[in-house]
Amino acid sequence: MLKTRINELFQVEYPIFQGGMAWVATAELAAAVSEAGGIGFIGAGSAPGEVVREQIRKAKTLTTKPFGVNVYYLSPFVEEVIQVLLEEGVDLITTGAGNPGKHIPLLKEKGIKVIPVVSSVALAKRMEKLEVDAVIAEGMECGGHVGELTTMALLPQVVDAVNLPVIAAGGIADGRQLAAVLCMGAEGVQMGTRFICAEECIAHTNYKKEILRAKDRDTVLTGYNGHYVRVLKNELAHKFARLMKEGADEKELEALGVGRLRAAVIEGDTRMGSLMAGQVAAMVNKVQPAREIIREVVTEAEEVLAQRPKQVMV
Ligand code: TUI
Repeated sequence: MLKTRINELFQVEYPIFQGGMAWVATAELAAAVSEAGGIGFIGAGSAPGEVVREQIRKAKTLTTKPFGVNVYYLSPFVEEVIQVLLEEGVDLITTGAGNPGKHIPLLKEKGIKVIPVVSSVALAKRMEKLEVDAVIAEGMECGGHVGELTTMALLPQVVDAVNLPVIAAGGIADGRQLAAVLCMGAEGVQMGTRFICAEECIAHTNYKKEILRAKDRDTVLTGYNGHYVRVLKNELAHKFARLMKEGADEKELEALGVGRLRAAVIEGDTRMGSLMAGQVAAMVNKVQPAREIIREVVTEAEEVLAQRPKQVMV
């Protein structure tokens, strides 16, 4: 029985969050993860409010269990998305790429729990002052937008800095990694890349196949809009690298990035699509139901935690 404060706080069976990935994390995936006892998230990404509303309503037809929405703070539709969340009522939200501070009082008033992603100790402390319910410490092993620190370095520092439950993200795809972050003080995990290969995930099969094919060194950081984004190496990633080396300006890089995530996820463009994935992509070896992913990860973590690592002699 894998239990932490998260189970009580969010009324779930397992302290396992599914990353709220733009385009990838639709109502289908979120509902499947929640039905399996984890916490599913719809990724609002840069979608307009009405699209997010539809997704929330759809998820409610697929599960009665708690689920959330990830709010991407670089979206031009942040304000209308928040409005929709307040109107529709969701159990919780995670936030990425920005500071949810100004929305927290309204969200809390409606009983919506707020869990920001943080990539530094300073940000974690600032979020704690705003009375968020937990934080997600995300290391740069993750896919998509990355911070500077690895999960191994960031997580224990955030755990020491705040009194909130800390959820670990970045570099987690199996039960050994879940057990490891619990040992460092995390009270839950967020997994993204492994859930892209859930059967219920609508990502194009080409995208899933690229993750299944990936080897350990097959992800790379590409510059985008002053940020770094981790993707699987492909022609787009190489083109980015070439442009950056040549000192291309931000506008040129930005133009190259437009619409690429959609191209990868929806159209299955593996050549010029943005195949966001974490460094654990190589550990994902099959497409399977979300329920099976959660069961495997939890069972393995329980086994690891029940005994000292088998290679250690005392
Ligand atoms: O948000 C992420 N990862 C993402 S979002 C995304 S969507 C996208 N679509 C098209 C092109 C590019 C991206 C892909 N991956 N992770 C959560 C995260 N948030 N990591 C770090 C942060 C963060 C960074 C700065 C949170 C807050 C912050 O600043 C707060 C402040 O003080 O303003």
